[in-house]
Amino acid sequence: MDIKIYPDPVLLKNCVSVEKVDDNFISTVSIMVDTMRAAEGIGLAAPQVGILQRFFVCLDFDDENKEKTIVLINPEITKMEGRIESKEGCLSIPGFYEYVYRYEKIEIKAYDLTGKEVIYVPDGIQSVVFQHEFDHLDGILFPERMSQIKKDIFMKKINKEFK
Ligand code: QAP
Ligand code: CO
Repeated sequence: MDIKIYPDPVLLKNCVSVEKVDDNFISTVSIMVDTMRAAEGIGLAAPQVGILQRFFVCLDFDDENKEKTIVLINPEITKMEGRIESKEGCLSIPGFYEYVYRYEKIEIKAYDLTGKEVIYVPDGIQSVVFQHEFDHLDGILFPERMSQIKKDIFMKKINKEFK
């Protein structure tokens, strides 16, 4: 799979819910996981590979070997609290990193690959990766989570790099 790079318009679209988890979907997810790992990413959302559906894959930070992957389908953030600054990058904006604001803790409800409802209450890096990938499903890229001043400077830099 090809990772779409800013300013590809697919990155700014809203995604629709996943309707059914069939064999075809499961193999798509598996290729996305391989694509994320090949790019040395920690998270990858479906629109980043041109699929306008509400799911993403990311590393499981509870697994110290980083061998496990989490797949969240039709996620919803059901609780959020606190605020932290998180230094982020994005596979769709390669080479650029900046601090953004995120919730410190969230509760996120979703479905897994077996169709079972799952609820995570992550903190730290797992919480910010979930929030970053969740934003992609609404066409939101991480500069949207910067202060306006920082965002203006950052957008000038990336618009110069990716035109
Ligand atoms: C989102 O991003 C994230 O620029 C996942 O040259 C990142 O996996 C959430 C990457 C940080 C929270 C904190 C970026 C790889 C990977 C690059 C990624 C690059 C190579 C980004
Ligand atoms: Co991203």
